[in-house]
Amino acid sequence: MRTTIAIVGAGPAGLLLGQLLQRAGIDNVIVERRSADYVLSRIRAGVLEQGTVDLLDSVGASQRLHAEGIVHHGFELLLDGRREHIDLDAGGVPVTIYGQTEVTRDLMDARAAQGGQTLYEVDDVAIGGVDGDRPWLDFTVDGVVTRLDCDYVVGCDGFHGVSRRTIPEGVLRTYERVYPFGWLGILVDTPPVNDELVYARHARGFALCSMRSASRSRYYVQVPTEERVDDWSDARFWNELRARLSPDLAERLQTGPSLEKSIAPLRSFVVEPMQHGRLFLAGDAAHIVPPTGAKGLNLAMADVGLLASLFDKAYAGGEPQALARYSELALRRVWRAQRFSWWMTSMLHTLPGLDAFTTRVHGAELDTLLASRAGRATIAEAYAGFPGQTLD
Ligand code: RFL
Ligand code: PHB
Repeated sequence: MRTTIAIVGAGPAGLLLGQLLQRAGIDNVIVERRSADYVLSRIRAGVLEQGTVDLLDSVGASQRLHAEGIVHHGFELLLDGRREHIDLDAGGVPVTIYGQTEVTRDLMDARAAQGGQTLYEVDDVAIGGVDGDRPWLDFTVDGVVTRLDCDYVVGCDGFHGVSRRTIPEGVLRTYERVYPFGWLGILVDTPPVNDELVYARHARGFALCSMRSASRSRYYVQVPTEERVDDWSDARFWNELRARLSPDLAERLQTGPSLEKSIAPLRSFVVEPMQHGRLFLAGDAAHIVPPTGAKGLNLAMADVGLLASLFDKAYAGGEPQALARYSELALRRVWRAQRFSWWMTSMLHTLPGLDAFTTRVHGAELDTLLASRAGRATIAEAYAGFPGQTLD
């Protein structure tokens, strides 16, 4: 088999890249380890920046998003019981609440409608030849060992994928912070407790009230990393969440049986550079942010938006050298998002062992920003998303 761009991973980054390339007339094939149903069963992000919505608009995969997504012009910080509203319009743009699962489904449908090729349930993907000018993918599909020759490989295969590990030792620099806690999340068919998202800082630990629709909510509480989901009955979860909310919100909270319950570890991670020879890394394959800033999915989409425009320059514009700048351009945005995600995480979570003085200083840091119009706008701008990086 032969294609122009071989994409590893059919998560949101791989699928969006496939659609952007189709639109630019650049042939591509996606190989995915899991089944389409499995990919659609993963409950993850819920907040889309305007830049992500614009990219989905550009590939014609946003009809349902505009019909069913909920536009939010702000969010709340709940600081030890005190409610503070952050106005996103102060930072310029709103965000859209629409589940990652739905984004993935819409991109899958758009790809199917265009006849784009995605191979699911592919095993043993191996990447070769990226140091030369004729790279390839080897994999097994339906028991048959197959080679896919291509011009370039893009690794959109997430944090545990094969692409990053293909790059020889010594080429990549890794920057990492692992937090000693995770998020226990549940999905439930009850109306959200509040019209906007609520990020709560509390002595018992962080909590987040989010949503997927007017009748479906997503709630999270901070738990120690070693905690087990089986030890958390629904009743225990609701009690803990209520304890971290203000009395008015706790009273309004509507509980119900969980549809899904899982624990996600929190990590900050970046590799530099995000490319090696003819292999490019995009999305979670290259970087992870803790979810507190709602940036992971948005960064993944911004990476492939940039990469697709560079491929277009290379093929339609006859400037293949433009691709050499991918990593440098992408990393500027990545580090700004890392900073914000780390900051939100540090300010809002209880860090085991953190001294009382630093805990007080964090409270004062939040108060300082919230007392200032410029401070509030800084938070709003970062949450709503940074402008994309372009060559110009
Ligand atoms: P994905 O979604 O992990 O997709 C990678 C795909 O690659 C496949 N794969 C392979 N395929 C072939 N061969 C191999 N060897 C392969 N290895 C892996 C996998 O099966 C998979 O289908 O990465 P991608 O596309 O880069 O997308 C990144 C996002 O999924 C991620 O950043 C977000 O979900 C993070 N995130 C959030 N981001 C936001 O922007 N806003 C949010 O509100 C938000 N909330 C969250 C989140 C992540 C969470 N968890 C569970 C970590 C909330 C949570 C709880
Ligand atoms: C979610 O709805 O899953 C969600 C929302 C905001 C975040 C993280 C996760 O910051």
